[in-house]
Amino acid sequence: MDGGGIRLMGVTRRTFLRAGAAAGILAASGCRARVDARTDPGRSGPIRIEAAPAKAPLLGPAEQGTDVWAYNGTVAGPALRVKRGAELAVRLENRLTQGTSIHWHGIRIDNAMDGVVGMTQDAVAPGDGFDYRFTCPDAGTYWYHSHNRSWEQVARGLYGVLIVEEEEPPAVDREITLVLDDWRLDEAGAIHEASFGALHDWAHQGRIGNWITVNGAPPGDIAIRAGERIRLRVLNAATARIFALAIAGHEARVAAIDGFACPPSAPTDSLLFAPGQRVDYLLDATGEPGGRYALLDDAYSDARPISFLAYSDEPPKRTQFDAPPPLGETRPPTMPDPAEALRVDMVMEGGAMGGMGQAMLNGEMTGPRDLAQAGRVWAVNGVAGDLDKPLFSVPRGRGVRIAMVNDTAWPHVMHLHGHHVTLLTLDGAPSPEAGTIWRDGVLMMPRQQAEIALVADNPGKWFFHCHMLGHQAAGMRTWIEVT
Ligand SMILES: [Cu+2]
Repeated sequence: MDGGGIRLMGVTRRTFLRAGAAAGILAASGCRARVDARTDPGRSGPIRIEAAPAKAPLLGPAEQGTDVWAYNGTVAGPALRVKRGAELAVRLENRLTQGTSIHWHGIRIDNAMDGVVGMTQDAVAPGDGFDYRFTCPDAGTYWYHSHNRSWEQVARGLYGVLIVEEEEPPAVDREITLVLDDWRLDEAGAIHEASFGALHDWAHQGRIGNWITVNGAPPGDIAIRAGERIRLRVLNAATARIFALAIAGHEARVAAIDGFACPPSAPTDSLLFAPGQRVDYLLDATGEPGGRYALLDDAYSDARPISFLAYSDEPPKRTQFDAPPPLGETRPPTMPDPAEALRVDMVMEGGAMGGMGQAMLNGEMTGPRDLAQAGRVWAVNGVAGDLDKPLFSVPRGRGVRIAMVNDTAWPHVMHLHGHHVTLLTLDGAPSPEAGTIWRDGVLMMPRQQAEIALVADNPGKWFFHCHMLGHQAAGMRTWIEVT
């Protein structure tokens, strides 16, 4: 099991497989990964981000491009970089045929800028624009993505990385960002459109695809040199697929989870990445010059490479490595006082093999047949996606403990906007993460129970939902209010 200091909700690949997750298909071919596309946000005027149809080389540079929806024409969109504490100004232009918005995932943001259509803003209509302007208070690896019909818009490619740099970043020789995604393509290599919104997917694991990309291209080589110290930022941008990653022949230390620095630790088993989750690794290139080492995913099957660390033939830059540097000066969230904290129960139910009876839909108790008819097959505390009432409402600064029960047959990753949470207990046992690891996504295996804590210190209405985006659309969602 996971003998290292990092425990992803007590979940390892083996418990994940036992959970009975459906097998996915992975097709890989040897093309170069496009590594760390970025643009300089500049210092004057907003960054312009246009959401529009585009063609992306998902199948590789030699193939014809796949029709996607993209930010500024690439998947992932431009990698945005700001210094911690700096203001980010983005002008979104909508050139799609649907309304859209941008959510700044993981940022402890001003609520009005959170990008949640129907909660913090209206959808930006086709042809219209919207100005986002906010400060980024915490250094770390974040991302941005559509938050309208996200089960379709994110799956079509509307996302990008947002990096908030430390004032003094740790000394590394190279920084690499890997954005993992999972696409459902038809035989012609086009996005399979007929299955968007399929209730069968939504009631099971979600829209699992059949084509993996890393930085918008088929898995390929990542060029490095022996003896380098590398900061590796990894994001799972898929709408349903979980990845379980290990790097062959290397001891990669996890240095941050969901943006927030944590005590560096080398996991001894594959590390699970649920949709939306990020990990920063510090990776010392201890392999041989000319060597090729796989980044392996074994979430649903035996380990398969999804990229390769491809060493140059140059001699090692160094042969001795100092202790890894801390990831800088992040201010962790405050741990709530357990005696004072509000206690909230949160029961997640529904889905295939869930046996959910009735749930509230549009304010009325509704039976399973009508729920399915309405496309609402999941519920939180007996409410199938209605958002008229929050899960709880608290004054700013109040500590909250949420006892979560995944009473379903499927994994879920619950994402809270505007805050980070820490895990207190897992299936009743105290968690080693309590107070030291802070997340914005909490992965829960079937029938698992977890207690999380936060200080609700960011005023506003904050969406709290499964980041398996079909689950969210089908009812696995609620919100919290901080007054
Ligand atoms: Cu879910």
